[in-house]
Formats: sequence, C-alpha cells, structure tokens
Amino acid sequence: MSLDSLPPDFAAILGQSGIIADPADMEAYLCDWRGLWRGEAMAVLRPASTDEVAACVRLCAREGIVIIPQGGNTSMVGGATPEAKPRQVVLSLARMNRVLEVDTADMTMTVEAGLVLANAQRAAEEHGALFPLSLGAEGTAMIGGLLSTNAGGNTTVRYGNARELMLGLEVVLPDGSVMNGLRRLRKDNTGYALRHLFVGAEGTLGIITRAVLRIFPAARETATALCAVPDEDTALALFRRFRAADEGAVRAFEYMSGIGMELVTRYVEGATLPLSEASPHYALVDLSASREGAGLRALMETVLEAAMEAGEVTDAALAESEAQRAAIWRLREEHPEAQKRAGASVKNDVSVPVSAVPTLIREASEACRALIPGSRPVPFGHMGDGNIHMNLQQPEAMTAEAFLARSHDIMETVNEVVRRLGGSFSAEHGVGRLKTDMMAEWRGGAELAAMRAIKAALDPKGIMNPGKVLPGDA
Ligand code: FAD
Ligand code: 2HG
Ligand code: ZN
Repeated sequence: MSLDSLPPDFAAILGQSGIIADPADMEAYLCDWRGLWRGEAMAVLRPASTDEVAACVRLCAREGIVIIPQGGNTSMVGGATPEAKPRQVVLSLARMNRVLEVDTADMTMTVEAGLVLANAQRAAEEHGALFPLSLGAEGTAMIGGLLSTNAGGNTTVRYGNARELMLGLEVVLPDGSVMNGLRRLRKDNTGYALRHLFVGAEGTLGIITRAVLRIFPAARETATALCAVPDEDTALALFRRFRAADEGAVRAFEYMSGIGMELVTRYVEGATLPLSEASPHYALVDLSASREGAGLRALMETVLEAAMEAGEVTDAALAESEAQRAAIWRLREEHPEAQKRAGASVKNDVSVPVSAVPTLIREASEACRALIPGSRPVPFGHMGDGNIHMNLQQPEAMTAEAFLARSHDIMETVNEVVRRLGGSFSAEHGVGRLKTDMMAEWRGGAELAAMRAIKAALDPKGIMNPGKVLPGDA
C-alpha cells in the first residue's frame, strides 16, 4: 500500500495542511504495543481540528475507505491497529492535543481527544485540581482512546472508570457530521444519552474529537504502603478493613503475586523490594484525602497493626516520601513491561464480583498450571474493583511460538472459571480484535442484536474500525 492508492482528490483536499503523514513515519501506527499484530494502511491521517477530522471522514465515507481511529496506540487487544487488508487508513488524533479550558468553578476540564493522559493530569494540577484517571500507560494513552475503551486503571475503586469522568463529548459520526455534545452538566436527561454510546465503543461508531471531563479537589494528604500478605483471602480481608475504616480514603487497592514481583525486580532496572523478605502475595494500599490533617498516616498504621495482629499482614513498608511512594507504585506499574521482557505471555483482563477475587486467582492459576505444566500464572491488578489481570507467562522450557499457539485454550481455561463466578471476559481493556470470538457466547441474543442494530444505524457502510468489538462483519 502507498499514498498513490489514495483517491487523487484526497491529496488535493488534505495534502497541504500536513494531514497526510509522511509514508516513512507510518510504521509506528501499524503495529500494536504488544507486538502481536501488524497491519497495512493506504495512509495515516493526522488532522489537527474537528473540521479536518470531519473532512477526512467525509472523503473516506464517499469512497468506502475503512478508518481505524488511533490515540496513543496502547491498546492491549489490538483495537487501534489496522488489519492486513486494502483500502483503509489510520486516523491519528495525536495533533489534537490541546487543553481548551480548566474550570475550577464547575470542576470541569475541556480537552481535545489527542491529549495525553499525563498532560491532562498536569493541567488539572496546575489549577490546584485532580484528574484522577491513572494507569501504567498514562504517558502515552490519549483521552479519546481512554474514553473509547472506557479505561479503568488504578483509581476505579474511588472515582469510577473513564465513563464516570466524562460529562460531554464531541464526536464525528461515520458520515462526517459532527455531534456537538460538549455539555458540562451533571444532570441532563434529554432522551437517549448518546454520549455514553461512544464510551467503550472502541472507535466502531465514530471519532471522539473533544470531551468535557470531571476534575476533583487535589489530594493534600496521601499514605501508601506495600504489604506482604499470606494469601489471596487475607489480601481481600485487608481491603475490607480499609473500606470499613474509611471507604472514602481508599484511592487504590492493588494485588500482586510473588511471581509477578519477582519478574519486576529481576527485569526492571532499579526496582527493588522494600521488605526484608519476599512474600507469595502483596497488596498495595493507597489512601488520599483532599483535606490537610486527615490523619491518613495514623489510619494506615492503625489498620495495618490490627491486620498484623490478625495474621493478615506479615510485613509492610510505608512510604516516607514522594520518592518512596513512586518507587512502590513502580513495582506495580512495571508488571506489563516485566512480563514483556520475560518472554511470551497471554493476558486475561477479567473481572468478577469483588468477593470472588481470591477464588478466581486460586482456581484460574491452578487450571492454567494443569493446562500447561511449567507455565507461571502472574495475576495482578485492581483487586478493589474486582478486575484481575489473570496473565500467564510461558514456561522457561517452551518456545514463545509454541506457548502463544495455546492462547485460545489458555483464555478459555481462565474464562471457564470467570463464567462460573459470574464475571466478565473483558474488564477494562475492551474487546478489540482479540476477543470478538467471545462476544457471541457471552453477549449473544438480544444484547448482541441490539449492538449490531446500533452499529448498522450509525455506520451503515461499516467503515469505522470493522473487525473490532463485533464478531463477523457488522
Ligand atoms: P488506542 O490504543 O490508540 O485505541 C484504543 C481503542 O480506541 C481503539 O479501538 C481505537 O480505535 C479507539 N480510539 C482511539 N482514539 C479514539 C477516538 N478519538 N475516537 C474513537 N475511537 C478511538 N487500560 C486500562 O483500562 N487500565 C490500565 O490500568 C491499563 N494499563 C495499561 C498499561 C500499559 C503499560 C499499557 C501498554 C496499556 C494499559 N492499558 C490499560 C490499556 C490502554 O492503555 C487503554 O486501553 C487506553 O485506554 C488506550 O488509550 P490509547 O490512547 O492508547 O488508545
Ligand atoms: C495494568 O493494570 C494494565 O497494569 C495492564 O491494565 C495489564 O499487562 C496487563 O495485562
Ligand atoms: Zn489494569
């Protein structure tokens, strides 16, 4: 594929303003973060305004050219990269990266879709406020991508997913028309809440171009601890202790396994365990308050002392400085990178009711070990909201290819446990192209039929990110 295959008037209409990326720079847009997929595109389009996005979409709609919207391209499910097919373009939002307004009276922030999450957090901070969405890819992932996947991350337990942080959206629809829903209202019951359709739609219904987001008072006090816990049940018991002591104070509650922590300290330079001994299980507790003098340190110590007396915590390291807090968080956030460096792994981003998390971890780990002897379960993640990354690392004595050839069996093995526990096969990463084959079984019947009807109504030509989310051509 090359730019020559674009209809001639594309270049005439779009060429002069730098919308069409230099073909030499296209490679990064064609491969995903996990290195599992590489596709083709006639061009990468990089519009710098809503009008330019609309112009691109109108031209593609006229020609029936497929559009793959792309933000930071950190999708874990191959959602943002093209397939190996002709007649498609990647549309990157990266040039639409401005903060348009931070309003501390209404506690909102209006931004363009290509704004990187870390920059959104910084913009809120500069106004003495907080944009609470927080995840390992925050230096790269963009607001449009985060909304399109309804990203979760570390703070869902307190602030909800991306959806709960969104008040209004501007979206370019698949025919090139613009839906201007950039309202900043906490209450707005005016018919179907169309803005919510595009959150979690993974680019299959339209292109998010701008958003009104909620911001919060900045944290004035924090307390963070890494705790060694004997097993999965005691990790959950610890979460319950904190929730009972002061639910509003828990900003994040993350679980990590001994194997995962071992991978991080082995493969990530400078990552060290701040405890005297390794443990089979860990919990990261992060408390925050917008009020000075909230007594979080005392709360942390009181709860941990009681947990230690009850045998639920065997050791704990409390952060004494911002640097120590960041170092503890690094041990958690480097799990994906450490797994990548340690060889092939299969990801299972699943959720169950919070009370079932210990059973999920135990039973899915056991089933995976039985399926592939020598494989290493690396469960970690957002215990406080029921979302565990039930990942499996290849056995050291197996090739990556042989292990990845079992991906389907591994995912099905984990899903079997998840199904029994009343959970979901995709908690926060979405369906992308990786899990479309699970949709019919898990969301079939009336639910999938309604999704297909919505897709057909909004995108009758099927040009918006086909092959993602919905099984078959929809
Ligand atoms: P992309 O990957 O570019 O796109 C994601 C999807 O959204 C694609 O389907 C794409 O077509 C669509 N899309 C992108 N922009 C738009 C737009 N403007 N309009 C319409 N559709 C669009 N996810 C979590 O939820 N929680 C985590 O804790 C987490 N941690 C991660 C850690 C690492 C190291 C990595 C690599 C990823 C992690 N992820 C996590 C997954 C990923 O970061 C999220 O899915 C994120 O929301 C994707 O943002 P992005 O800008 O990179 O989107
Ligand atoms: C996280 O919580 C991300 O770190 C990535 O959602 C999880 O690598 C993974 O499976
Ligand atoms: Zn996660």
